[in-house]
Amino acid sequence: MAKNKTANVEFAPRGISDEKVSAVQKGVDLPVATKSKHKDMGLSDADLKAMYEQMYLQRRFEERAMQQYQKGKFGGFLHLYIGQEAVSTGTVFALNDDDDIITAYRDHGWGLCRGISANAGMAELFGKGAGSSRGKGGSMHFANVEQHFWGGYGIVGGHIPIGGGLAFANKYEQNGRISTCFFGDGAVDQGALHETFNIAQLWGLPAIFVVENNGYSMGTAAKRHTVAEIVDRAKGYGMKSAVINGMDVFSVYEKMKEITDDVRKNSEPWFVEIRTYRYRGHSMSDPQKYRTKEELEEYQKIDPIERLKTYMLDYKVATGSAIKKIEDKIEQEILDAVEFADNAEFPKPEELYEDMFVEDNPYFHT
Ligand SMILES: Cc1ncc(C[n+]2csc(CCOP(=O)(O)OP(=O)(O)O)c2C)c(N)n1
Ligand SMILES: [Mg+2]
Repeated sequence: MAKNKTANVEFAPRGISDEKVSAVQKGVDLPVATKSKHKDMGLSDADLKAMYEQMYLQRRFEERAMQQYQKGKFGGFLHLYIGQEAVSTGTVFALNDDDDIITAYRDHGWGLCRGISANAGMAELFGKGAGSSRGKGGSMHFANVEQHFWGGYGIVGGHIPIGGGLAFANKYEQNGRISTCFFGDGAVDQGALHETFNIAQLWGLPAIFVVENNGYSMGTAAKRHTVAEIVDRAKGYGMKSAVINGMDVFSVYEKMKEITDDVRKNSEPWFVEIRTYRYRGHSMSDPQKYRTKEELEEYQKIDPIERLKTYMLDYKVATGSAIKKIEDKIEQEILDAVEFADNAEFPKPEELYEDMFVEDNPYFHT
């Protein structure tokens, strides 16, 4: 008979029965936005108009995509980036055009920033042959390797080693380029992230690892799925780090510019937490019971697109009618894209085995 018996205890895993923890959790706490004006950051009036156009394009592209999905024009997963557009836009303006970008499945905004046209993007969603991945990637696999956008990736955290690998390639080639790797807060406890951070720091890889912390991993608040401050993961690797307000495109641009300069100069990685918020559900099938309408409205009040518009008007960067012109142009571009995608052809059956990593795969050619 065992001498030491475990006493009968009532066991409840922490974080499930605890009242305080199971209450609806708030999204992210945003750090203070930068006070810098655009000219202090080296941005011209034309740059601001281009930033506005880029963010507006991403927003309207996805709003129309959502509408087309609901009409049954295409199916499968559709993860919308709406609310997070300042992250992609501010970053792309800070990077050189030939720096690498790789991201997860919430990838439409990134693709549009890196040269995928509204036509090719919408056609990809519709599964048509004229799509950016010839209709075979769909929503989660936008890519444009000519412009160094290595795509959307579906396995949470699975692309972080690839981001590290891109940085290794750049260092090996001594080409002066850097790599950026974006992922969600749900990826920060994946082993792949920690393995990559270790080797990236050890080898001084020119990489920026960025968590787009939008407060939720599917329906689980970050405060319930991960311990400590996310950015503090960097400390375990002696990695440089920063937290950025992702609802403000200037804050993203300013800090990312400083970081890219540092990485290019010193060949050392960074871990950056950009706090942001997604307005839509995780994907189209999300009933969003984990957050309140009031919480969503709080973030919509500080919408990054509206914020830039207000700045442009206040500082006379553009008149109301000039901004309206940009919006109308985009509106038309997106309407044309929907028509283009709708009328485009599906890939031919014989194209099924093209574009594969191993062209002559016997298992697929039975
Ligand atoms: C390894 C792995 N586990 C689980 C899933 C299912 N899954 C898809 S998205 C997701 C949540 C990820 O959330 P986050 O990283 O915060 O990104 P966000 O959707 O907020 O952009 C999960 C668990 C997956 N795709 N891959
Ligand atoms: Mg998330």
